Amino acid sequence: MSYPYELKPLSYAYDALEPFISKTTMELHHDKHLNTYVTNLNFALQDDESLQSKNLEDILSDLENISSPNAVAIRNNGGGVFNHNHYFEALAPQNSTKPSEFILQALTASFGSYDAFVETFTKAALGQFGSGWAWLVGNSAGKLSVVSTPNQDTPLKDNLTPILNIDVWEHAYYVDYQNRRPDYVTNYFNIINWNIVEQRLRDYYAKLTCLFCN
Ligand code: MN3
Repeated sequence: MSYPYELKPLSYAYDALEPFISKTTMELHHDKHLNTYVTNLNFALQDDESLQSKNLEDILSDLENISSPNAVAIRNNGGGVFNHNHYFEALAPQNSTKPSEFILQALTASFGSYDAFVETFTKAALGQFGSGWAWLVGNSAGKLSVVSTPNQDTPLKDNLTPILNIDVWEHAYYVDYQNRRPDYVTNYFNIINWNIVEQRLRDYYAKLTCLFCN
């Protein structure tokens, strides 16, 4: 993804995640919230040709070196675009995918078991005070872990590879769950697109392997 950024369409219908996430939530979340981040990111980058030529992940991995007067807007809206695309892409209708043996082995190697991963991820999602995200990430040594980030921050700036993320801003669940974030997080595990998770894990491991290619 690079400038000018566009609103990436969902790969499923707005009502495909019901009853866990409603059509109304998806319409607002994708067409309004994400669209605003896209618009504001393009605006923040409009006079910066050097950042326009970089892809979004590279910008977010190197925030400290942004000299633009719009650095804060780039961080917040760039994170908003990246985080939401990452989140929406890895959702799917209930029972349409399941964790493969490959995924289960990867999670077991780092967390002890799939259930322990779910518990750790849930704890991070519930423990994030206010708005933010919980993430499954991989580090440069091949170890998976769970982290959370406030607002629209990403793990990219910490040299971590995002594998899976859940949006715990209230706009992600308030229409459907009001204040019941725990119910939203529990139900989220019914609508993860495990095929995308597997693809991201394989890309992550391939990148790690390549550090030693030479
Ligand atoms: Mn959101």
